[in-house]
Amino acid sequence: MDISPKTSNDISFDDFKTQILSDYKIAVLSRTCSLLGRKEVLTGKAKFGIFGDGKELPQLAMAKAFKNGDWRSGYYRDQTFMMALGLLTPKDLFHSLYATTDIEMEPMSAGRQMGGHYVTYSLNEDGSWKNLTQQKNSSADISCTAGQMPRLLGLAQASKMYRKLKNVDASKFSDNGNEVAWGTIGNASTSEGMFLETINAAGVLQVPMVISIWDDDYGISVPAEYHATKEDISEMLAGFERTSEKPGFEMLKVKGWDYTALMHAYENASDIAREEHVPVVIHVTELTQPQGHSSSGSHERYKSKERLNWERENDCNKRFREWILETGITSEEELSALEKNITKQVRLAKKEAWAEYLSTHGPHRKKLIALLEAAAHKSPNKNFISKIKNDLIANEEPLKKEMAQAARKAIRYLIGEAHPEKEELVNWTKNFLLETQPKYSADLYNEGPNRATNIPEVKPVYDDGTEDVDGRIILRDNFEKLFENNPNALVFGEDTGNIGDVNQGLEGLQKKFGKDRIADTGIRETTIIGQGTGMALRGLRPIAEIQYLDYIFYALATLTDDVACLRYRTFGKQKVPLIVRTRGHRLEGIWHSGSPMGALIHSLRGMYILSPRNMTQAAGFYNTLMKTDEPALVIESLNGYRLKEKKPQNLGDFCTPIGKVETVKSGTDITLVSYGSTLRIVEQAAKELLEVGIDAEVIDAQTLLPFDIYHDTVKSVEKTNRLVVIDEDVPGGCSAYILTEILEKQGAYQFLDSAPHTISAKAHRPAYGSDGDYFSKPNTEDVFEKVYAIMHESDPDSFPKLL
Ligand SMILES: Cc1ncc(C[n+]2csc(CCOP(=O)(O)OP(=O)(O)O)c2C)c(N)n1
Ligand SMILES: [Mg+2]
Repeated sequence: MDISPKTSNDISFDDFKTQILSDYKIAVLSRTCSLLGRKEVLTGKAKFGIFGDGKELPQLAMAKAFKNGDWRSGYYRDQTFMMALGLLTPKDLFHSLYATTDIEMEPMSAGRQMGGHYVTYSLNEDGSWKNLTQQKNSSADISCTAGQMPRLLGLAQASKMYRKLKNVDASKFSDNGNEVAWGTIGNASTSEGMFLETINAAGVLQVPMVISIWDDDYGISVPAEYHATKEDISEMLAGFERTSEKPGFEMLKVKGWDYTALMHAYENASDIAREEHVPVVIHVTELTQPQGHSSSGSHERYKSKERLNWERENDCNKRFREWILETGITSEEELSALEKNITKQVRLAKKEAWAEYLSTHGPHRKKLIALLEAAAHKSPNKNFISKIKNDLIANEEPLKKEMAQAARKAIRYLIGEAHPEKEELVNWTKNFLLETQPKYSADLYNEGPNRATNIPEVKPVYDDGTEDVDGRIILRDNFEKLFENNPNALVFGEDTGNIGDVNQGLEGLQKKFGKDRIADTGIRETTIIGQGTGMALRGLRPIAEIQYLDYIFYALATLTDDVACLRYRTFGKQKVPLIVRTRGHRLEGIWHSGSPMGALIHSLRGMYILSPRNMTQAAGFYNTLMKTDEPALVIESLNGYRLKEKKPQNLGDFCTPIGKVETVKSGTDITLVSYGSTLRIVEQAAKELLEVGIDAEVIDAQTLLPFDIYHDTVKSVEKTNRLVVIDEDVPGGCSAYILTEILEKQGAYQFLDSAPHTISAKAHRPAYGSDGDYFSKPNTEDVFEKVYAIMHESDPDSFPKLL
């Protein structure tokens, strides 16, 4: 058998032996973690466990080919890869099982993510970029099968962009585009649309991406025949293979227990992707799942005896071991000793991790017991409080929630009492909650000084001769400045490049800035967002365009699962400064006039959602966003591109503030809050109301996430004592959200003399045509009549009944 290294870096046979034994150690280390990890779930110390057993060998090969500056976008099986690169220790793995909330102990997510989700840090403590070319990078995993694929496309495309773009400071992100983005995915997950869409886009774009498919024939209980046409992913993807005439993919197929074949395949793949920028698929077959899919069930339920036997015989670690012995690399005794040693090592790591986990709240328990004891002593309800205390004494390893519950329940027995012991317990409880909550809730948005809401407003400047132009001209000319000022900015989408978008907000810019920066894409919303996500993770400033707001739903999974929660799930260790540009609100028909803002603001917490009323405000938002580093969605008004606006002098400089409402008409009788296209309807209604003696104050919410952080709306309600929120979302949608913000967060209920109201669209999708619009969405008459009715109710003499 030929076991010579055959690697490009010629190494001696002794070195090769050392390398094999070191690989074997990692394979065993990883496997032992999987075996002991599962036990932690079965004994109740951890809630859920999903491990990398059965996939160790190919990950060792992938780790060898992975270089500084490279990126991984993978899934929950990759623990061996992470261990091989020194990015995950056994102790880290156990901390992630226990969900330790200390980031120093649980470096992957500070206990926010289940185990098996891997991340490296892209940011310094102050939020600035680290030099990502000097480290190995893993983009933060998500649990959704194939959800890692769209992002992988962008991570790979970034290399291509850095090789092509001029004048970009790539020093922290790329060495002339020589970085490979490595994707991993399970065989069953290749059935997902996201996988297939990514494959096609990568083939078109020709980006340095290597996708490994870990094929163990199953997706939980469902075997291959249900997943892939011809039951074979390589065959299924054969049409994507490159030929001598046409670019496409390099396709490799290799058995997951074959060490040397794996090493060669991965080195080969790395060279092809890195040097030629050609995407590669490595289909790794004959893998197994020694413990079944995860801790939530046993695979004996659905695998035949034959299959289980086959898996035992072909377990990659077992076959690796046999091969090592067959080739005489080392002896049985030596391997057994090594394995024993590793078991000891992992047991110790597990023990230490558990002790450390407990140490994070153990002292709190001790203190709480003492406080309960003291308070019980002073209280007529001593028996009840002592019971709580004794239960806590009996619970030697309480969860944080159990301590919070004990304290909060004990305080109820102290109602009406006044003594220092009670006060101390109350203070302890408040502090405990205050200290604990951020562990679970911080870092949804950037909380540092460069956060989007901190970017100061810069007003548009007009001179006397300012001309009125179509709104789209302001956008276009502002984009021109934006691309001049930011060499790392790029925009891409359907019809974005050659024609400069369907509304010509980018007209002529491709000619000026080139096809790479102002780019057309295929019709594939999910991977358009994926391109933006991956490139933003690597220091570029992508603007991903979704042609119409109604089509954002195709990409919503990637936006909500990946983009919006990236900062949160990495505990602020990665950032994704992606701008999503789209256009929506009222125009024509079901799929070109939707305004599903409630659906978006509720699924995209973690992003900024901006709904400017005109193109000047929109352009100002883009300028603001370029100064910060957070993901945002900007919805331009579809019916506003041809409306006239005054053209500012300071294009590229003026900044619309984020989180600030704007009063567009002051008034004294009632506060009307709206945004986007509907605002124009409301402004018209306000004019007509003035004719009957009702002076409405009109507020443009303009940023929906976050809404009015300065609480200006309540100041208006304090003056008018009446409130209506108007939008064109469904009833109970975004208008209800805004109303809650004003009533609950801003406390406006105390100033109201009339019941607050919302006016929204009908519950159905908007019908086609002008009449369809009128009868589907709120119109001027609706707003007028509702406001009039409110005024009539409060002052029927001045405002006699209208209808
Ligand atoms: C979108 C989505 N659907 C369903 C699931 C539940 N789920 C988790 S893993 C899995 C099977 C994946 O199988 P495969 O891709 O072959 O990976 P393996 O676990 O076998 O390595 C399923 C259905 C999920 N996480 N995400
Ligand atoms: Mg599988």
